[in-house]
Amino acid sequence: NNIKLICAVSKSKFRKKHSKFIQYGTAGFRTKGEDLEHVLFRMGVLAVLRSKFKKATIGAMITASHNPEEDNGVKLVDPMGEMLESSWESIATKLANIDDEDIETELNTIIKQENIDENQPANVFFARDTRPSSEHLANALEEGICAAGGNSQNFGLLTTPQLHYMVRCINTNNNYGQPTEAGYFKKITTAFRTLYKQENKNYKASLVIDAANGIGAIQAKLLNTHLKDLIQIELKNDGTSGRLNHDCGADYVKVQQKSPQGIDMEPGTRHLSFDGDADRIVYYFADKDNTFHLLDGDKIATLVAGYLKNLMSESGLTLNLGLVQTAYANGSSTDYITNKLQVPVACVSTGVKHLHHKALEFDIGVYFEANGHGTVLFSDKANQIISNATKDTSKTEAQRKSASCLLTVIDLINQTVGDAISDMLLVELVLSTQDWDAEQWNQAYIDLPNRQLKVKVKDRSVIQTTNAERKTTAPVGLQEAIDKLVSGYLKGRSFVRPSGTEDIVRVYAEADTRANADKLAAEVGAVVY
Ligand code: 16G
Ligand code: ZN
Repeated sequence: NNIKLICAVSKSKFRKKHSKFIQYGTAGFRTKGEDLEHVLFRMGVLAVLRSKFKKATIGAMITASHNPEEDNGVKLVDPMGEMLESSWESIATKLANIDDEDIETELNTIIKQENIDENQPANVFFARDTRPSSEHLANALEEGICAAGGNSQNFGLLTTPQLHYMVRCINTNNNYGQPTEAGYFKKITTAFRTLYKQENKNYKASLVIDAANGIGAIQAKLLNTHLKDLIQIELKNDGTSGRLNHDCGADYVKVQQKSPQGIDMEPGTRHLSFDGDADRIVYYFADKDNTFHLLDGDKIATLVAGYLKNLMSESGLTLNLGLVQTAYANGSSTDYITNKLQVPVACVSTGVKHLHHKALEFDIGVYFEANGHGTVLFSDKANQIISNATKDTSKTEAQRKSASCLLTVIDLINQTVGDAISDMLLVELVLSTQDWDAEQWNQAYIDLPNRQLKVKVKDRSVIQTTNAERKTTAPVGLQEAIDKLVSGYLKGRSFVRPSGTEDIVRVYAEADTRANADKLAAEVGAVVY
């Protein structure tokens, strides 16, 4: 019986060595790498159960994204490459935290409650980022899978979105692509090569990538071998000397609103930063006066939505295109999307799963968090309509050509989750098509100055929010106090929410000037505290 074996291995090699409570949060488990050994073993076991339950291959990614190098984490990936279904998050949390002696009972409970057929074969795909603790944790995961009687494939070092892609490939009989690193690059670079416009006036085919000293560096080098004749890529923070995410990476650049360490910005050149597992991307550039400009997730979303809207109209297609944002989206971006692009926009709570879920409601759903995590989802209906349009003889040649272009764009996009590499190619494709430089892209709208702060409080759970985290419902009087402060500022907007990944409360404020945004954030921070 597997459960006896699981318990024996757990007792001999993967005992729980501390009593810290670890929760499966917005992006899986995330804490100090040294506290995760037993969690990884148990998640290996749970991935096998999930695989038997779904009768499909399940993924497990070992990473702590943009967190410091000593942190680590794991998240499970469901069959279509999406995040683990939320009802299993609490199962994962419980299994990770119980005492060693209770594992047998707990596993039996899960099997019974979820009606899992133990004779069903199981398969788990796993990969890891470049953290020092990742390899050891991958071994613990593998032992869990093995003890539970599952098969597995270790992909070694991959970005998070690559692992999501692999899972989707295997579960769709390779219709989505080949589940290999080479298959991934082949799919996206073939699409890119087909569509990319060379010979431009304003658009220059060169980029500087800050790889956050992480897995993105390894994968960007591989990408470069496919595209070096088209784009010149200069790689910085490539992991050869600096620490992962230390003063660099997408999160640092977005929050600090300045260029990362190790990059001397050449005016006009497009720069971009990945995060530690390369599922986020932000662009930035210096203008001729050396002023720093950030092109964040909102700017990417509007660029992409505008491009897709154009292609749809050029193909004579009327599909329902929508954009999904969070409360962090800059007010100017929401105005621009609604009034200029005239694309419907929805606002949801922070966290990829919420955005992804909402985007599924559209024929073509573009979703992006301001922090640079996002992608585009094409419904089956959209796929079918676009594919039919490429062959529709009642359409003009030009319309069919635009439809083919749209069909190829689908292959360029990793629809399972935000993907820095695929998003980068998408941005480069749009810019080359429009023949825009960074300045022209940036001109679509001007960001309202904004500021984010962290506030340490005794118990962040007392803060409760509603309306996609834009208002608080508790503690009593907090929202009124924020409203009062905001009303004193031109274009003022501010909200607070408890972080889902750190023991802090986050404050966001925007206003007409830099000084006012900073002041409003500080004032709101003071009423939270
Ligand atoms: C996680 C989320 C990210 C979100 C962030 C918010 C995923 C894969 N990642 O990194 O989408 O923006 O948490 O963190 O869902 P916070 O709750 O600490 O502000
Ligand atoms: Zn990440």
